[in-house]
Amino acid sequence: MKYWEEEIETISPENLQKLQLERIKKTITIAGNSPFYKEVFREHNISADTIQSLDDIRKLPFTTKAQMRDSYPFGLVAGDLKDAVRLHSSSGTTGNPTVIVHSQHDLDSWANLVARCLYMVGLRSTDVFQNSSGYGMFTGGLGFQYGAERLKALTVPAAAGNSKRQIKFITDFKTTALHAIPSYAIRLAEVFQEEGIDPKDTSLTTLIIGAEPHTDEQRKKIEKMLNVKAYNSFGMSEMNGPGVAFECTEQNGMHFWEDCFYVEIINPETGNPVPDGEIGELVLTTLDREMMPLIRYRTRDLTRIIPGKCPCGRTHLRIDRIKGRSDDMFIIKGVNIFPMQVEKILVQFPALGSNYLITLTTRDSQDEMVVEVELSDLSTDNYIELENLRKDITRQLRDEILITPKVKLVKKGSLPQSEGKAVRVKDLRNNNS
Ligand code: DLL
Repeated sequence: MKYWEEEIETISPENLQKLQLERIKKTITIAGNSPFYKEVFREHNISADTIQSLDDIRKLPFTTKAQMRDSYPFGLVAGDLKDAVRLHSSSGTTGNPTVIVHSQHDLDSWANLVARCLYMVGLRSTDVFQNSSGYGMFTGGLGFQYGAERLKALTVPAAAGNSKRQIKFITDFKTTALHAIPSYAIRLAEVFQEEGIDPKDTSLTTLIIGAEPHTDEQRKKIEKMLNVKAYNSFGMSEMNGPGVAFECTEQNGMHFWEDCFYVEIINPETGNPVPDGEIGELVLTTLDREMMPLIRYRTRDLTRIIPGKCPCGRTHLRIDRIKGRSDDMFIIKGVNIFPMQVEKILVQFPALGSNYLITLTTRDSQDEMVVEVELSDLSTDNYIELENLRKDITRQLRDEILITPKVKLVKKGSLPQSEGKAVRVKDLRNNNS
């Protein structure tokens, strides 16, 4: 069998539209029970009847991450919390995190989508699937776990880090498929080399990479280093996590599961749709979520729809790899970070000035984050005091953004002063296209 769910994966455009229309109406009805959407719908005079055709979705306002934070923690929950069985939150966000609450139905639907993705790239119940994602709030852990179990593969929930142990598991358990974020896949390939083990001598054939931007060149490099086929996997906590869009074996764009998500690509400035094939911001509506539906969610991810049919036979649209963001968020080591988070910490130190620069580089194939910050007039020139200050800033930044940056204190006036909008982030990483 070529498909996990042939009927839905190869659905005709007419039937897909019918299904989407039905599900959008249902989603609106459910969403209207949440305090947040109740108010929004009242304000804009919206009900399920507002939607007579798919184009009518444009009559609905967008939902933003800021609104989700303002409604923290349960303002967007539409179902009864007694039916809620799991909560996830997005990684590294400023202030209140964005929280997603799931019912058992939602988790089942999510696991099925992940199973669909894995089946699409050839995984079967005979495979051994190892997951090197962090388990916990990050959805790459449990998301793939339940999907791979649904597929009845033998799962190895290795979790993040400890590369030697990962390699031991791969060798001993005869892992055939591995999930890793791209930067970690490269690190693992290096440790293989250090350990004198040739990945060709293992059972590994399939790699699933996602959760952070990477280029096709980087993918090819990883494929060569690990002797695998690597498939791009896209998702976000707000839309469950992984299992939203995934490459098929054609490796030419990621199929978006349109029975569960309604996709729009808009011009981020005007909010109007862009023609198919043009780059814009991805806007998503959940179509099969009961506990906490999201309507026209502004993902801030920039991509385009790849026009035309896919030779694999699946009719669900394909998106191109993510081209960037329409906000200033960046992702390092799988963690999403906004410059404001760094700024928030720096302003608390009177010995610091207001000018700072975050530089992202690649060192020994690993992403590195350097925070240069100017000292203020109030600062001392006592070396020991400065070193203590540096350590203190590093610690506080680590607590806020969950990774440890390299902090450099520099003389006042030594960082470039920009004329218009301050440039806070310089991304010099190899993978940054
Ligand atoms: O990264 C969910 C995930 C887990 C996806 C495992 C794939 C695999 P968040 O932490 O909420 O969720 O981050 C979501 O990461 O809006 C994109 O900016 C970025 N992103 C996710 N997948 C890709 C990808 C998970 N394949 C944010 N390519 C999204 C580029 C990606 N960027």
